[in-house]
Amino acid sequence: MVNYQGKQVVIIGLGLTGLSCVEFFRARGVTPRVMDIRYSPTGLDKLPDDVECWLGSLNKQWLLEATLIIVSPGMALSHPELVASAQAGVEIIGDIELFVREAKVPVVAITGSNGKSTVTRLMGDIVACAGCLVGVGGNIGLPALMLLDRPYQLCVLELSSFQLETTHSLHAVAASILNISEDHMNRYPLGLQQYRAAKLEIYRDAAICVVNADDVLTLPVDGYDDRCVSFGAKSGDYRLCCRDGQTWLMARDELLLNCAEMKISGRHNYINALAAVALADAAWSIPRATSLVALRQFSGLAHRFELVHERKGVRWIDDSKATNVGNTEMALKGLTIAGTLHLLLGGDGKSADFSPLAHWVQGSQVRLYCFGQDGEQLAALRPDDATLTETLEQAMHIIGNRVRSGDLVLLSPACASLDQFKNFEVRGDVFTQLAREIG
Ligand code: UMA
Ligand code: ADP
Repeated sequence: MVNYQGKQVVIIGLGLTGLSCVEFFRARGVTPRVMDIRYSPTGLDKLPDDVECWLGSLNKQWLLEATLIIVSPGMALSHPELVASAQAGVEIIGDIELFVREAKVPVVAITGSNGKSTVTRLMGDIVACAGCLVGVGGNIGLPALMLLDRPYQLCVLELSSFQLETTHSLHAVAASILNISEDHMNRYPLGLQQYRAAKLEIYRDAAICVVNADDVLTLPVDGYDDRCVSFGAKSGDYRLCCRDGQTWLMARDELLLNCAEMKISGRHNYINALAAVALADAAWSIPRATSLVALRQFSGLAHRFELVHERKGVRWIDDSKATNVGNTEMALKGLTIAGTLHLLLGGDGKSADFSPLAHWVQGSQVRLYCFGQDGEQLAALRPDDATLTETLEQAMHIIGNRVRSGDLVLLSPACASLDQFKNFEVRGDVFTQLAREIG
């Protein structure tokens, strides 16, 4: 256990992460100071009274006095005050670094632009099915520090590029970058390679690296090495194959499972399943039959292309977790509909290039509804037929007057929700509630 006694600790950013860090230090006899550039950050009501808190800006004096700064993933390290602290030699880390320094059990770490939560949850289910006490947390929503000091035998962490920027001691028993495509470009002004560089930290001292055979960006920085195991659509140690017109999961030469037996669907989800099996095999010796039980049972996560309402022949699908262009493309790729697709796009695009979506939103079968911070930019994808509103709710009421049997209403916004909602879950819940009222 690392001794933090005598350290002057400053936590930047409250929210779930900041609160978990406050608890972590208090349990170790250290009272940290907290600051947040927001005036009313989430979690403020839960902050213990004896913890000093500075809101609305970063407190330069406190930063000068600090010997250890813990930064929330939502806060960019490029903030001038943080750059100055780093130059002054103050140690700056995040909650995941605190976690891995303390963790006494093997850690499985998963990142990627898409599919992180699905693979993390699936991996957790497979291991749990084998009777292992497994903790699942990180970017998936439960701060990693909340998994410490629990009777787990293994922890599975979903990690974002933001969290990996401030993690330097990860030594996962198995680590994976599932895929890399453009996301969070507002945090990575130097582009995709800068974003990739943050993610590559996941392979530091990993025993096994589970890489995507179809995406060279997921390989360790020096390329494929003897730690690597691969998965992919057509090639890789774990891959898909076709038998009698049916898609199967395959591990090396062994046929694992007919994909039709799984509750989740879509080629991307079959590939997610391969990644989860590869990780489970690497991390824990799980009997094959047990992994297959978990794969068959898994029914997917909420807000990921979830059918939330169906009435009078109209289907309403919540894909609120589609927070980047790649996710929305994935949702649109396999769609076949009898009537019209009413597609809701909008929110904070994080400086993304929306143009890859243009191809999918043309034609008389598609009507576009754009809202939020980047609504105007999204509406330009379809200048002849886009409805621009300020809010999701306004767009939903317009859709309510237009839908007919055979139509599909899809919230797959290609943007983060934080400009108008607390998080993507709340955005999805608002959509679902309105769908039930209107539809
Ligand atoms: N912020 C400030 N000032 C600060 C700190 C944060 O303005 O001092 C802003 C940032 O713009 C940030 C936003 O507040 O985007 C959200 O911060 P928060 O306090 O809500 O964060 P937490 O509650 O600690 O949630 C974080 C992760 N959020 C982010 O990385 C933005 C959660 O991932 C994660 O589940 C949680 O820790 C537990 O580990 C969410 C997320 O959107 C799901 N992640 C991004 C993604 O998946 O694309 C990376
Ligand atoms: P993440 O945690 O990385 O955001 P999720 O598992 O929550 O990913 O899935 C979010 C959305 O990303 C899904 O609704 C789906 O549209 C898309 N998606 C999931 N897996 C993949 C994948 N392997 N490749 C591309 N897109 C994917």
